Amino acid sequence: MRPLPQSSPAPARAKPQRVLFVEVDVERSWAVASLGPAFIAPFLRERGGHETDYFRAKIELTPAEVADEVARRAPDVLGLSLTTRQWQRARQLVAAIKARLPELPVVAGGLHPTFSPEAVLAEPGFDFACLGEGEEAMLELVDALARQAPAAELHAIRNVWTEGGPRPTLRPPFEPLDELPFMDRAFLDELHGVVNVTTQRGCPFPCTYCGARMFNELYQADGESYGRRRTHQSVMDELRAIRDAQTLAYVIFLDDTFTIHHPWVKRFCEVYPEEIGVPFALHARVETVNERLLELLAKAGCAQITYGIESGSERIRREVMRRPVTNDRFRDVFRWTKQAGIAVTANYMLGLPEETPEDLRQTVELARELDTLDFGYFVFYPYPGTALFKTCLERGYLPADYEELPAVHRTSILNLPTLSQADIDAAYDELTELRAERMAALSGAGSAQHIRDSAAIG
Ligand code: B12
Ligand code: SF4
Repeated sequence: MRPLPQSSPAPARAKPQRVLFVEVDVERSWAVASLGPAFIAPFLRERGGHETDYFRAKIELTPAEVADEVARRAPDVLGLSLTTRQWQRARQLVAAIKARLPELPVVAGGLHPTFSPEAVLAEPGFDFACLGEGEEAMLELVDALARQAPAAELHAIRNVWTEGGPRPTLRPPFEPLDELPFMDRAFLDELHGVVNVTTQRGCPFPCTYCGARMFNELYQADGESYGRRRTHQSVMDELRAIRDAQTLAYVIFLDDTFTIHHPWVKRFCEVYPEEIGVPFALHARVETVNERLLELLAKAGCAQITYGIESGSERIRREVMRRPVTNDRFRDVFRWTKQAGIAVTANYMLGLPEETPEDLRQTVELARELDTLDFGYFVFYPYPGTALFKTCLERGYLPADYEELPAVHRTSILNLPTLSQADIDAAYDELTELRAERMAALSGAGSAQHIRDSAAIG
């Protein structure tokens, strides 16, 4: 970035900025792109009159090719939304982009810059880290860059940490959520009319491994509550707008826990089938549903629910994850969900601190017993900011060079006294085989082989 002026320039009409968001792919994936830019871009356009652009840095593109494309699009500001997993590749891409465009301001936001801002700003090429919510902060920053505001003014922008400046204070979470523009679908790469929607921000649970949870703690430290939900009217308006503009075949509610506030969910079950009516999927915790609610959701069109199980060991859930729920609760809820006619999928984790081979065995056994339509399984990675990250750091489980290692979910980066990589591999392979068997039964040997092949890549 060009050196910041130290005093205010003569007042000039700020020129609208062209803000390019680059999606940093880390695998060959059909997955939806980051939602953050899809929220921020329309906010910049509507409230600030800026131009926005989007480009997906697919995994097969080299850093030089990505830099060429960025240069071709000639942005005034570059925005990146980063999870920890995307961080390593983002560093390489930004190095190549800055080699081509040394004066281009680079702003990183999302989970990783929020909880590792020092590391992000220490990396050459990253000029600004956005902590927490980005809509208003990015608008203020882009406006300030447009006026070539002096350094002191940039340092005063809440949520935005400028390289070389002090840690910023946070503005309160945006309220009401209904006043945010709907996400820009052109930033999401959705296929076949399957759309991703959020109705809330924040999750009230204290899971020790979860990055999402950390947003609550970040804002709570400032006395603010991060949890908010949109009105039904706003959610239905968004879905109607999508249906008017494109095919609407299936809705995935990406909220962390869709089922936390029952009066809201019950009202949703009344209005959704009348106004929208296409099948939908959601994420829930077993503690937040009951038989009656599942029946209502099924009648409203809920086709699939993903539950986090994480471990088959009640001890690990209670003592390590702060999830004191019993295996019987999973058995009951999965039975009710299936009886209601809703497909169940589940997620598991392997390789947590204090986990033993016996705990892993219990996870594999529970996965076998619960017999879900499909399930995901991930080797635990300690995300910065989480309680388990601190545990791993304090106990010396993290290798010294952990910041240089890729954040993947196939092998553990930890040195755990209770588990070896071979123990984790064995459980991982058993889950792969179980999943392949399920897929072979459902859709043939071809899909089973695909599961084995992709599990080998991780
Ligand atoms: C939807 C979702 C996905 C989607 C989309 C991912 C995405 N990056 O948006 C999909 C399905 C693709 C996905 C995949 C994965 N996900 Co995911 N996912 C989520 C989920 C449930 C919601 C995220 C979301 O969109 N929230 C709504 C938006 C509006 O919030 P937001 O992203 O935080 O954005 C706001 C601010 O952060 C900021 N901001 C964001 N980007 C930017 C950019 C700029 C320039 C600025 C200024 C500001 C800014 O402003 C935004 C608006 O206020 C979160 C949980 C959570 N609540 O965060 C997990 C979460 C982000 N996922 C996580 C993980 C681990 C994964 C996977 C690795 C899972 C896996 N094992 O395969 C993959 C890898 C994804 C990747 N590319 O790295 C972790 C990340 C932890 C971490 N520290 O990295 C989370 C936190 C879940 C958890 N329980 O820990 N995920
Ligand atoms: S319930 Fe889900 S989103 Fe909420 S803290 Fe636990 S893992 Fe995170």
